[in-house]
Amino acid sequence: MAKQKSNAKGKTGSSKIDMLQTHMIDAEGKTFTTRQGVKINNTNHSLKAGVRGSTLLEDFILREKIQNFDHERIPERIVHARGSGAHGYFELYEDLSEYTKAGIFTDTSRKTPVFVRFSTVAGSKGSTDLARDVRGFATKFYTEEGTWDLVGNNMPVFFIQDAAKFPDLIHAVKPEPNNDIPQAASAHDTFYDFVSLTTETLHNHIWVMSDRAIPRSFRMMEGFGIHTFRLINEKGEAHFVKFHWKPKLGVHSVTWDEAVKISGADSDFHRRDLWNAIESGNYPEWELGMQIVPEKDEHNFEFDLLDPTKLIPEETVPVKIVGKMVLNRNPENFFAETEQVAFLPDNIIPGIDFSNDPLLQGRLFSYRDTQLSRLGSPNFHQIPINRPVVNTYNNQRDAHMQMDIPKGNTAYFPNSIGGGCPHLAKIAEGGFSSYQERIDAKKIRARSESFKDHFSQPALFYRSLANWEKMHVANAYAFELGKCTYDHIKERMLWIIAQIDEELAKTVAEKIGMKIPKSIEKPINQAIGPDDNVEDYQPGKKKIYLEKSAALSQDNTVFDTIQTRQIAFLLADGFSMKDFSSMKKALEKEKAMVKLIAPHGGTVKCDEGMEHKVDASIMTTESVLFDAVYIPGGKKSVNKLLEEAKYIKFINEAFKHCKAIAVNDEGEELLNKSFVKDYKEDDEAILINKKPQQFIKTVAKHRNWKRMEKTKNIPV
Ligand code: HDD
Repeated sequence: MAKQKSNAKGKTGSSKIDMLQTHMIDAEGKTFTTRQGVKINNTNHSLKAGVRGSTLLEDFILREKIQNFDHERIPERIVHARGSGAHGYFELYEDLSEYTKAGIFTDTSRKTPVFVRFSTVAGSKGSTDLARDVRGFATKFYTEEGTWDLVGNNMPVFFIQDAAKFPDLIHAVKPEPNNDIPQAASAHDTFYDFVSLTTETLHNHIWVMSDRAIPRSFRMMEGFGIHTFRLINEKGEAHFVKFHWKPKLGVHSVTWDEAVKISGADSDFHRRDLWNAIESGNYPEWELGMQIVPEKDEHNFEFDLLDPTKLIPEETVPVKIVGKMVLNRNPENFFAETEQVAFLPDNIIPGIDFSNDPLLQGRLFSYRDTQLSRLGSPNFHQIPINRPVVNTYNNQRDAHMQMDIPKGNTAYFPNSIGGGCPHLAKIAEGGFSSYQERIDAKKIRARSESFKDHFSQPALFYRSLANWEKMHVANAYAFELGKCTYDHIKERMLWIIAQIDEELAKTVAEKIGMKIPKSIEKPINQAIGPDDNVEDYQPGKKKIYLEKSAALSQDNTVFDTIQTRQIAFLLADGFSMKDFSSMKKALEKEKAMVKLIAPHGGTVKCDEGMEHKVDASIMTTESVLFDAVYIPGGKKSVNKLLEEAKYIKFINEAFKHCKAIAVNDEGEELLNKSFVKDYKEDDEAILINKKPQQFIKTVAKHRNWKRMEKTKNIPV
């Protein structure tokens, strides 16, 4: 067993990385051995009876090699199969002991190690990053009081209100069981059948129709714990809490057309982006926020705090920023760390507790259970990435792959032979105790009345969006329903969308060539038993308790940085060194990534005769992989680019996707060959012979959405 270290910070500054390093194997300079440590001199030929004879059963080298290979795969996660992880740390800004006794939230001197895994939900392990989907945002905090997992998503609400419906939801959204189509996509009959019959899904669903479902980067997504949890202080007092992650780079997305094309051009787009950002020292950062609600206010909301399909608007309860998380280290090995990491919402520490949210309660069972089929043994907590940074002592024993060697002859409690050890912790000395909530209730299989409002919050979300975001939502509904084959499902969806917003439903109906029905056949919401009254389960009418919530729109996010933005420089031999170097210097000072795209690989020569390394030839890359485009002057260079049709396609796509484009001098000739020609005069993100600083400001705005209306008919 590798020695477990406590929180003494060793060489790496992280107790978790120190621990992982004791498990790492580095073959540099070493001799090949079998798994038993026997040195071998051949791994290419099996042992045969003569060079042309049959292979001998005694060949232990061959059998060991092939047997390991045969068993390399483990089942992928039933949901969130495709993911990317990174190590980092969490730091607290201020002592929160008024609310919680958790050391991670009271000790500002700590740097708590974390491992974060981002994921898509529906696609399998090898699917594309840019599917329209929710993104998982799961954080494992290796605290000094044990491991705490915050297993959230990039959207603040969930599809269903009770864990009992989770298998139905996932069966509906995953590929259809007869033909396994479609992969990593929600646009199909079974999903819309379920959604339209289960109106509690609508709030999360409209978030999925928005740009939140196609992020520009994992580093540009918010994260949410979704459920209401509890914070418990030393006195045993409780506050309700919702957790938020706010990205330092703001919340940004790509357009649907880009998402579709990125899936072809680089299906690892998000994975690569996270990896490269960390490798280049541009460590992604999020601030942790809390919405804290005193227990006495539990029933003072228009919705139920236990209902995971509802958010608390930030205007109602502001988000208190309490600390920051930095991801500063890529895993050494994808399988050992990112694949084997096991997140469990029931990994909780003293000072944090659950609420009665029925979705959360079901999750407390499911995650522990699923690790058994994925990782094969209840000892999965001993896998290095899952080990807490504190030593563990209890009477759990044995099972597959026991890595520890517990000493002594007692594995029961109480005992006197083993000196009563391990002895129990007093609560005052850090022992966990569940919050003593008073309960006086009947056992009942039903849904609370207070969970019946399914339309108010999707409507609040839609009302809060900017016009460009609303257009994207309408297009997404039209695309998704356009892929459904049953008219009755589409009609039911149109009726339901109309309950959220009449205008939105009209736009979608027009786009899919159907009419909004006046009414639909009951029952919707089949989450009822045969003894229930169908009418009791119909959702209530939409209420407006808040006109808009600014925090819900990406129009109000951070627009002051171009850090890590990918800028394509289109150039060929003879480009102007003066233009090139002043633009490159200015962009790199702001930590943007400049990439040279030339007609060929290798190097290109500037007009001052210097060679510059090409990052990609135009043949191997695509416009959708970049955030902005720059074309330096230089007649020879521009003439060469004019010969390649793909440069014009590159510019047209960047223009259609509302990106900033800057050119110097002759570079304008390329614009004149593209669709930009007719629009360049009054477009604030087309910069002709402007200073680099202006380009930087424009790129920081992410996109010029005002262009959207003008460019929608451009055939790109
Ligand atoms: Fe879940 C994985 C997030 C409801 C059952 N879930 C999983 C992961 C994330 C979430 C981010 C991937 C963790 C990783 O990277 O390894 N899930 C959520 C959120 C939910 C939610 C935010 C609602 C608020 N999940 C949910 C319910 C159930 C599950 C109601 C079952 C009753 N989820 C699972 C699972 C997974 C999982 C089947 C698959 C792999 C795993 O757990 O470790 O148990």
